[in-house]
Amino acid sequence: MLKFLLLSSVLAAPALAASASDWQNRTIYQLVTDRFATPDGSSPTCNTEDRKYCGGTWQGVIKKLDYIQNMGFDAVWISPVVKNVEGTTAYGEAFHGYWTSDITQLNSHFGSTDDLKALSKALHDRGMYLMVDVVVNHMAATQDPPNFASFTPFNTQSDFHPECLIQASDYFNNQTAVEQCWLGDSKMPLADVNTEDQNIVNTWNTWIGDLVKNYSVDGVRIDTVKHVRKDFWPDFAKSAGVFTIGEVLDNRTTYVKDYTQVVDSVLDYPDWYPLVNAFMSTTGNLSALPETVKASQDTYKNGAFNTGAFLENHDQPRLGSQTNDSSLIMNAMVWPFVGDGIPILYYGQEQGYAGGADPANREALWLSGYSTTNAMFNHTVGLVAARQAAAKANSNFLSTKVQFLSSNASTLVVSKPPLVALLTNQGSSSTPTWTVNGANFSANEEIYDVLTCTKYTADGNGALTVTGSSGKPQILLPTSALTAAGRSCPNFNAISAKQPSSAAALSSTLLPIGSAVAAVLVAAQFFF
Ligand code: ABC
Ligand code: CA
Repeated sequence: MLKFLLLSSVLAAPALAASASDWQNRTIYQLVTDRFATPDGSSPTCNTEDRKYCGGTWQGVIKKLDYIQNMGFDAVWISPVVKNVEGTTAYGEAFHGYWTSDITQLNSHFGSTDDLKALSKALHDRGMYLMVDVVVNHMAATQDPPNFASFTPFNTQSDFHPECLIQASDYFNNQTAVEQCWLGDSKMPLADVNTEDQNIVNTWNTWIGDLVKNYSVDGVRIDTVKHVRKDFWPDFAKSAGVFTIGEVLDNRTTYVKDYTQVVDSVLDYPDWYPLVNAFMSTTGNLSALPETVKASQDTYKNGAFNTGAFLENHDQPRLGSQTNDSSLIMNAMVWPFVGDGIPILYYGQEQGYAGGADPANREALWLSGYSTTNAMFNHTVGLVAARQAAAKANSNFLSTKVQFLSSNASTLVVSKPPLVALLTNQGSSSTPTWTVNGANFSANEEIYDVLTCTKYTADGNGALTVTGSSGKPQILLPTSALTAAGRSCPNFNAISAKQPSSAAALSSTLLPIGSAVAAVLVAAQFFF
């Protein structure tokens, strides 16, 4: 009996019910399920311009979890999972998963119910979290007016707001239109769900609770949050019962801040705009980033902590489509890993992918051969490791606000103790210098740039001047912090160091549930 109970609870891969604070020390790998990995390891052609399903599945993701975990990531954000419109639309097939037709079924192109459960369990067995993307705002129509009866469960016209398309100017002066008019266009209208109707609200709240429970989801990325009235979200987030992070696609902190009151967190679009502008060319403006970061720290509910910090995603042109200078890209990649937010890396960045606007930015990853030796892959490993080492060395790292110790036209010195990041947009033919003053380094302390394992020594005041090479960024960590984190230079980037043993992964996975249960479940391993 006891054995049966233990067996069933282990097989059910209990949800970790991860809260906002559980997510704070995580690093997230965002992938497009259709484009990440095939279940049989094959490499079919995948022309992004065709906008067709290319063959990636949840089983494919399971097979490639070593690849993700070897970079150090401990959470994976997958595409929306529910059934979408079938066949070819004006904008191709629904391979990205955002064109919901039926919220009660899964998208069979990605696998079965068992496959999604298996992915969740495989992640949990490694101590990793699963984040699922969800769309509440709309259902996708392949004709105008839509055939409402083809949707499940909202299948009559009155389940939707009256049709009107959101206009560009509405984003600045008509929030009601943003919430109640429709996204999309006449070729493919996104029928706007009537989230003012209490029955519909109840359906959504029950649905999200069930989704999280059935698939042991640890966090939810919510699409189009600004297109639904703000007071819809607190009950939805509560029904999810796990960390919720909302997409509010706007560059104004003054606009985005209100949404940090109704969901746990937001994707940090306001910082993303100045980040890209800073590093897309050697003449980019670096001063807007510190200003926006300060505004988010001052006005968001939890400061900038827990925001989703990203450089690329599935909606925006990759930075590599805007500059050929890999030193600029390497600098920009650092920011999400040294700021206050939760770092999110969009799959393919680690392979140097350079796709432009949607659909070009949704390349098949198998075409890269999943290289683990190229420069961008090594850079990614170093960034994840630097953040994790800093958090391990200083228990206040995650709750200490990032600061800019200096910023000028082409360099930034970023401090989040114990680390200091040195950034520049001077480009690969430059030899930048940074003066680091006021960091928490001790007199004569030994310090490493962990990205290259170059050693420096602070002066008698704990200050130092660093000269870089080829316009590359640096991340400084004192030897004392490396030691405290159980890491060292050289070999800071050695990926083998990051593969946890399965027992360690299991026990750390279970800790949030409560130590008694954890102890029992760890003991349960001996039955297998
Ligand atoms: C398809 C084609 C595209 C084609 C488009 C018309 O139709 O693929 O090539 O151009 C999904 C698919 C897309 C698909 C769309 C529409 O559906 O992934 O491939 O595009 O069918 C989320 C998701 C996104 C998803 C959807 C829909 C929503 O992340 O992947 O798209 O479920 C708005 C929404 C935002 C949404 C985004 C795509 O559209 O708010 O939630 N993303 C302004 C508005 C924004 C608006 C943006 C769109 O334009 O304010 O609200 O986003 O272009 C800054 C301002 C911003 C401003 C920008 C342009 O400038 O601060 O506010 O954004 O300065
Ligand atoms: Ca709406």
